[in-house]
Amino acid sequence: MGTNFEEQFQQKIDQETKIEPKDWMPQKYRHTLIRQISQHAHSEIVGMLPEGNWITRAPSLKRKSILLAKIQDEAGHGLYLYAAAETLGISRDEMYEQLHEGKAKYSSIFNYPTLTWADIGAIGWLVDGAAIMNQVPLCRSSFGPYARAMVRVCKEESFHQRQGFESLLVLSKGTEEQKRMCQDAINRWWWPCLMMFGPPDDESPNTLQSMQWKIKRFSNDELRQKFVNMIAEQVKVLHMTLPDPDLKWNEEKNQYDFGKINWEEFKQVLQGNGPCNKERMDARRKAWEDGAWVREAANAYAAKKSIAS
Ligand code: FAQ
Repeated sequence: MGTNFEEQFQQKIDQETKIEPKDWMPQKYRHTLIRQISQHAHSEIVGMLPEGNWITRAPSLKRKSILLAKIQDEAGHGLYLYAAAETLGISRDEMYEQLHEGKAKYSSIFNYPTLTWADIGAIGWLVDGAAIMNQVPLCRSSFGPYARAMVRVCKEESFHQRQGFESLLVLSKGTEEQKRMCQDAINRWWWPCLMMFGPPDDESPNTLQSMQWKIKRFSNDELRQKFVNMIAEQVKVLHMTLPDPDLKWNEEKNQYDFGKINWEEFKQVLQGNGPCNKERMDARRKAWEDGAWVREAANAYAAKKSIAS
């Protein structure tokens, strides 16, 4: 397609007109969206696993119901997002295949283990908190189906964050052991949560173009900074601390300074060497294989119906 189409396309974006699936779009825009939306969908589905680990061990019926509802919400998010990606011309089976073959990524955060009950609270507060910070601007993403899917996702994520915070608040007022458990979970989840926002801006190959196309509205570092500013205040309510000796309010910049992120650890997790990468991928591949008979039965039924009609 000639530059004329591209100019018109960029003009539409600049005027805040949503791009819809049947509109003309540059191939690279389509591919960027398929990459981001499918990886987002995979993250929601793989993200069910660390929390699923605690359903049978939730400390009360109330906590169990909340946890079940939250995990089901994550499944729903995955489904809206797969459906949004399908409008760009990729099938759900292709997306699954890319995940199972290790060609498509999912969020680094879900390669960490949930060792104690407090981890479930920390995931709600910190992981869902980071997710909201990143996803609220995606409600204004230039691609219509993605933006619309994100509206409901964000409403649900906001309940997830509150339930996580409330669960930690209860622990933080409990016995010495519960307090220790709460602090330990915060210590282990804090740095991996900062990595969720992606590499620093000067090492993020996709940010510039994605911002020009208004797929992303803020850079990785901008969102990470907003998250630090928010959590550094909320942690005070819990009377807990963040595991960063360099965390300090900077009067001049009107923001919190924080310590160096271990980007080597991030790279290792992305390369498949995180604490739970293998376990997560094995679980997803097994679910796919165990579901083969359902897919076969559904196909056989569809074929029979099409002959009958
Ligand atoms: N993990 O150039 P950039 C949730 C990859 S929330 C793994 O900066 P981009 C809710 C990136 O894909 C979590 N890979 O890339 C929940 C790219 O690789 P590629 C999911 C990462 O796309 C809560 C390369 O590094 N949220 O699930 C990560 O412009 C609790 C270079 O990076 C979303 O997906 C990472 N953390 O910016 C569920 C939000 N960061 O693809 C259950 C939508 C970067 O070229 C329980 N996504 N990479 O091979 C986004 O906003 C963006 O894609 C970013 C990355 C910000 C994640």
